[in-house]
Amino acid sequence: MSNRLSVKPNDLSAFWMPFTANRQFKQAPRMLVAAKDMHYTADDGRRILDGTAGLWCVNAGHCRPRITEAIQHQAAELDYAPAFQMGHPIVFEFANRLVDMAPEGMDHVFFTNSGSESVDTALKIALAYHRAKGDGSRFRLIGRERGYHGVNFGGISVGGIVSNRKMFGTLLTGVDHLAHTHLPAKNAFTRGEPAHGADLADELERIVTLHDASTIAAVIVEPVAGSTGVLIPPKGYLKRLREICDKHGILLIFDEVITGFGRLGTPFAADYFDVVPDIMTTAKGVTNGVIPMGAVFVKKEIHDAFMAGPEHLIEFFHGYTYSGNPIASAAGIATLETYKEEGLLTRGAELGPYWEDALHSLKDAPHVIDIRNIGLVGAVELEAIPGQPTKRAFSAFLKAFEKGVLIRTTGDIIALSPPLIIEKGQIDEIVDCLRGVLNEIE
Ligand code: PXG
Repeated sequence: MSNRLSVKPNDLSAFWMPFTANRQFKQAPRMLVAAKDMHYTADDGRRILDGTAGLWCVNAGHCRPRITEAIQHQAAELDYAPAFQMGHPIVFEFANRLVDMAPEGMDHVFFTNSGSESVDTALKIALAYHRAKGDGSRFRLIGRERGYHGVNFGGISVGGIVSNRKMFGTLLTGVDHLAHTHLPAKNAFTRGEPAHGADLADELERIVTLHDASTIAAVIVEPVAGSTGVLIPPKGYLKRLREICDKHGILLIFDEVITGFGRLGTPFAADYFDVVPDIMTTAKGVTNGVIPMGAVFVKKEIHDAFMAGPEHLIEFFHGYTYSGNPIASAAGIATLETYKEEGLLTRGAELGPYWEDALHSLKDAPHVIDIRNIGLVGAVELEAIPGQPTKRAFSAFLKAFEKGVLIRTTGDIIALSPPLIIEKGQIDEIVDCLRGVLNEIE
């Protein structure tokens, strides 16, 4: 194969790998050299079934011709155009198409290059919006325990993952957190939305009472928390959050970096739960993961609040060199066309019941203490080895890779989020592989 790398272990030292056990990896590298549709090819020639859509992003499957061709064409036609005080048609076209499919009222899009940048952009829009309205005392941001909002300073401040926060000083000030909604004692082995825990949204009232609503700019949550192990919101929880935000003039931000673009069987989680946020962050599936890009959707009222003052002045002092990059925009348009043509944004709803039954068939497998699912995402939680948290799930990850299936683990949780083109037989393959893995690991 022409693109196969011939690597020796000591060639791997220069690259400091992200979110990776570098020393372990470099002793026994797991290298992917090609991909097509539902499969990767490893450097030893093995085909690996992708149970995680890369990192929750390759929703239409790998190396789709329409997307590849759009990138090739755009790279040859207009490779880069300045993003500030200049434009190019394709980014406007892409923005229009995104807005067309967004939940009602989300009429504007701000482009970034990643989920982390989308989150920090959204937080800045929220703060600046209140200030533009003359309500600058609203400076507080409320996140949630176990929330993942990327790795930039805003995102880790509102995020709730201890290891992502503890090394990095004081973070943003003026941040508070809601409790997470994971209640295994009451909700274990729930299919879809759990019955217990909607009242946890009332914590927001407690936080409002403590700080006063006049100091709070926004609440940010993942509708379904992905990175911390697929935490599905209790029935009614998000509606309740929406009501409390409305009552107190607080903006609600949904971080849809994972849930956006069909993961739950609807275009966005906002559609699934019938709750429209004020700002919605996306990335990953916006370009099928192929080219880095993020998009922040904003309600008209918020956007319009910035459009005041002399017209020759910049309205929002924020943006990136690559905001709305032509090649990313072309990839994005081709991605949306692929999703539409193949009905991928609702495929999770069709396949959801099969996926659910298949995953829950692992209930009696060794070590399993919970299984949860929604749309085409799921988690199998394992009992931790006493005194050695994460070790069992990591062994499962290694063993599954050996057996030809890519899964993702976080803590002692196996997370699954396959490309939305997955077939029933491939769902069986993932589940059969996991059953074998769970029987074999300690
Ligand atoms: N918000 C959410 C909800 C995310 O899931 C980000 C923001 C940040 O996106 P970027 O593009 O900056 O990485 C994410 C990213 C995993 C995993 O397996 C999850 C993410 C990224 C990598 C791995 O848990 N989520």
